[in-house]
Amino acid sequence: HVTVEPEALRRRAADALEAARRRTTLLTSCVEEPDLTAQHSPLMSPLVWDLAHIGNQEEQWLLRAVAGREAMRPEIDPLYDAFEHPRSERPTLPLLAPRDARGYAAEVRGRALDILDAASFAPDGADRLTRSGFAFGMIAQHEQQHDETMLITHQLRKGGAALTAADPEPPESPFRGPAEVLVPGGPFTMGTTAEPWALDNERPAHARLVPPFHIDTTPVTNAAYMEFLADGGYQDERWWAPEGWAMVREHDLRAPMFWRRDAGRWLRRRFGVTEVVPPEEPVLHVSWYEADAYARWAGRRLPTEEEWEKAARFDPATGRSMRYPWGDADPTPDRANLGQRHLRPAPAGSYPLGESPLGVRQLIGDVWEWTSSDFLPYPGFVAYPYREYSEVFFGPDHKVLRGGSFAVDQVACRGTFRNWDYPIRRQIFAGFRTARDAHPQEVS
Ligand code: AVJ
Ligand code: FE
Repeated sequence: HVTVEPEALRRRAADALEAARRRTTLLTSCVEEPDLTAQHSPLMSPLVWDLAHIGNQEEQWLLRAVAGREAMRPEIDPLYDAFEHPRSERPTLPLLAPRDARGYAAEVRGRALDILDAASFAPDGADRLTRSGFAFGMIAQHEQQHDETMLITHQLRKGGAALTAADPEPPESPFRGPAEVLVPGGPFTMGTTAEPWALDNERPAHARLVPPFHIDTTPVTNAAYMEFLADGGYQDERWWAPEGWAMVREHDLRAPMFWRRDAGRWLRRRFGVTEVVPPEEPVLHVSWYEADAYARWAGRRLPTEEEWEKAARFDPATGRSMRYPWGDADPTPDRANLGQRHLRPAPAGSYPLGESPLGVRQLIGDVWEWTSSDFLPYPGFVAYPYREYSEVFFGPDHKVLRGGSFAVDQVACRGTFRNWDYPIRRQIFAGFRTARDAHPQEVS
């Protein structure tokens, strides 16, 4: 556990807030005003709601909770409380217009930076909210999470391309490693106590005994998923959980979201452009039910959340859990596809420098990975700083996703980070990899 000087923490917090705002600005300035106030899908808020909600959360936590300021505009709080109005209702609210929402978020930011300048960052500080800059890190993560949400809204929006980005560099040599690796059985440390900006659901660090298992070296590719399609996977009830089969029948699903069949090929729409589905890329926009069905068809299963984290963090040489598959150093562009640098995942087998000690690739970045696990608290969980971040979502309704997508910023991505969603959701940037139990004769 490294101690960071207060001035370095202050810089880190300011940089994280600034990076988030740069991205928010890009996502809310690349389309015309009608596209900011429109609802592009009943599953999503208008972009202008996310923008003002980002400012409102920052005001509540940095201006009011940290610095004790009065509410700037108390009458708008209920409009931007995610629990008062479901997403489908938000376009009918008297929301701030784009200009006003931008101005509000900017004014909050100016005051937050003044508060940051004056804050005490002692790692052993008495105030838990500002200790190691936690509240500032939490708000930077919150803004980046909404930036990913807004990128999903852009993907759902009809019409031409508004965003562009370079494609990932193709790997220097095609990946020729094994299809799966053996993760040895035994205890490992799951979760974290020491990571200063880890959110409540990642805490505390605790021991887990995990039996030996095999896990895919890379996420499942479009080519592999197309074999499932070609084998009639979406017409065969045998592979599906009952609720998954009901979803397939009700919506007549035939392929991942945004795919369509054309003249014997699969095409997909991606941020306003139609293209042939690239076979070597990790499959994207599948629900948990589709991931679960594919795994059963393949004679395998989804990894549990603890298996995923052990594959991503366990170092067999030391027995220690690392922050990332490659060690404790922060992500760099040669290790993981993060931060909306690209608008797609990189080909399976990319990023050899990001591989885990056991040889698993692309655990961080590219696509969120569905696990078989329900979203549940760790032993010793304490809701902090608000119950509505994690606690109200615990239970069998939500499945855990791990690892982060190309649309996640590194401030909100680490080996312990937990995401969750309903098992029917397909618009999120989610794919998966598969696993299987190790047979006794395979374990040396
Ligand atoms: C952790 C991505 C499920 O977007 O619902 C944003 C993050 N929480 N504002 C979500 C979040 C409050 C959350 N997820
Ligand atoms: Fe939020």
